[in-house]
Amino acid sequence: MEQLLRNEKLPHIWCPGCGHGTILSSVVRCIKEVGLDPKNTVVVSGIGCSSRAPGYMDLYTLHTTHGRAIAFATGVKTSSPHLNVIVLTGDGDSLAIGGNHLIHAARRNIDLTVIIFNNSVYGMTSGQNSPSSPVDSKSATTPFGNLERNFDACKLAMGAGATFVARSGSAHPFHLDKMLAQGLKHKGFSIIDALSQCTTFYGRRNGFKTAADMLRWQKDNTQFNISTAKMDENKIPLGVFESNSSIPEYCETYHRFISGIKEEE
Ligand SMILES: Cc1ncc(C[n+]2csc(CCOP(=O)(O)OP(=O)(O)O)c2C)c(N)n1
Ligand code: SF4
Repeated sequence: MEQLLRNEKLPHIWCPGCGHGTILSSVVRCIKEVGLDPKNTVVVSGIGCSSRAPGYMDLYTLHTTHGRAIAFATGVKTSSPHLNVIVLTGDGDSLAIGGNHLIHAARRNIDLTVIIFNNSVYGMTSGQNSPSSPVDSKSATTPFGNLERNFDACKLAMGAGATFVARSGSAHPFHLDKMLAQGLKHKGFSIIDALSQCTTFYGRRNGFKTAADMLRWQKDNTQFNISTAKMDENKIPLGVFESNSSIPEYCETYHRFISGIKEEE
């Protein structure tokens, strides 16, 4: 695992108890397990605490602008389709300012793996409300509670046409490994909603005294075995929601199309 980390960049900037480090470890483990060639792997992020993750990875990495990670990743993948392109992003980065890029990448079924470090808040900028902040939760911009309904990132991605959609979280690292590994292997647009915890700006405002309390909450409020067990509608489902290999991948279609035009000329 150390071989894929830029050890000279450590220690990382994340607060004690932040969930983002757990997700980064899982990403690194899975890149190794799935056997992606580091020379052909590019990791792209936007801006945010989560988007700092590629900076610790000893791969080709791009730290871009807030909300535009998927747009940059689309450019990388369409120009060099042989590369494995992974996007590490936050819920603000991917569901708010970058929501437009997310739905259209899903619609195209371009072969990117998007991993949302979903801590339900804008961590880096001191805890503003995000599209995944739960109703009634408190944040810097909703000090009396959030009135808006939150996005379910998985349902959003499925509605937009994503061909691999899964959810796991920092409280379930072994399960997270399984979801990420499947997403990395999938040919087409894959997205994994990885629940994380912002201890500093979400936890403190919402009555969690420690990171352990936040992890316990995640364990108590999520449910596995969504296809076989009766779902408790008060719990957040974890697992694979969509896995479809029958839809053509965008770059393949695009390059076939271009070759066809060249042959006609
Ligand atoms: C165009 C632009 N708008 C706003 C910002 C300020 N900004 C930086 S990070 C961020 C939110 C990050 O939240 P999220 O993506 O959820 O990641 P987290 O920090 O919680 O991991 C914002 C609004 C910016 N850098 N650029
Ligand atoms: S502010 Fe929140 S998201 Fe950012 S490093 Fe600290 S705990 Fe993590």
